[in-house]
Amino acid sequence: MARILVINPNTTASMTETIGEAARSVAAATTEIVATNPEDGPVSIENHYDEAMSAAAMLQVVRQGEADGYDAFVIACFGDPGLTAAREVASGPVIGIAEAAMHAASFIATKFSVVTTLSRTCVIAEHLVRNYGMEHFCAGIRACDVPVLELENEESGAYQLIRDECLRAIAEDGAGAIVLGCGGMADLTLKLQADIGIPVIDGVTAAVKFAEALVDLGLKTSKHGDLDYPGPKKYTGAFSQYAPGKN
Ligand code: 5HY
Repeated sequence: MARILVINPNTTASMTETIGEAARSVAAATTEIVATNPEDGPVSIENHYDEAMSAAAMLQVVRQGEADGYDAFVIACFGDPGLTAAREVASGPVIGIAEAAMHAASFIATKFSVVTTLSRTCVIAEHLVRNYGMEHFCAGIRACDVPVLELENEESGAYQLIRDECLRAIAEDGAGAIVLGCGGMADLTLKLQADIGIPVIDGVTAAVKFAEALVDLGLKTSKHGDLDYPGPKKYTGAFSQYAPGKN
């Protein structure tokens, strides 16, 4: 029995709903999935500033989840914001959806392409590809230039734009698999896969299965070295409530 807290770091509850449904669609019968988002922060994460500001609020959700005894955590934003810091405050595994999707893709294809939302976020994916040692698997990082919240708007034509970018990734990058570059795309995976005919991976479902596997293996985040809990420290002003060592 694993209890997994799936955190959408933006504050749009409808997107958290979509992410929660995708997570539950693949979770084992014995796994409890709770999907949530911070109250405070950006309604969508589409640049470095949004990422930085969302991370602080997301970390407080992880700390509360740790106090509530969750076995594992999923950070359901493709930038994996605050992932390493979250591993400091959690005892159980913490999985970022970008990290999970890229690793899953590397198990089933020698080349994958990422299809994300806005062009300006491609560099964030590039940095993660390098951080995760995925350079020789990643054949391309592409944007469909659909704002994150437009993914939920049927009239936006988002699905068609994403599908066309996937087909270009196959034709031009030689991609053998597609990694979806946004938590808000988790409900498109199976339809896209049927449409384009190659494996399509969304990080939410991949992360849930990796989290379950690590919990089943009895593996927890190492507290030896840099991922040990942050020691107590005074924080000032509005951030005094976030001071480490308070919970
Ligand atoms: C995400 N933003 O997964 C990222 C996607 C992106 O609010 N959820 C967001 O475009 O970087």
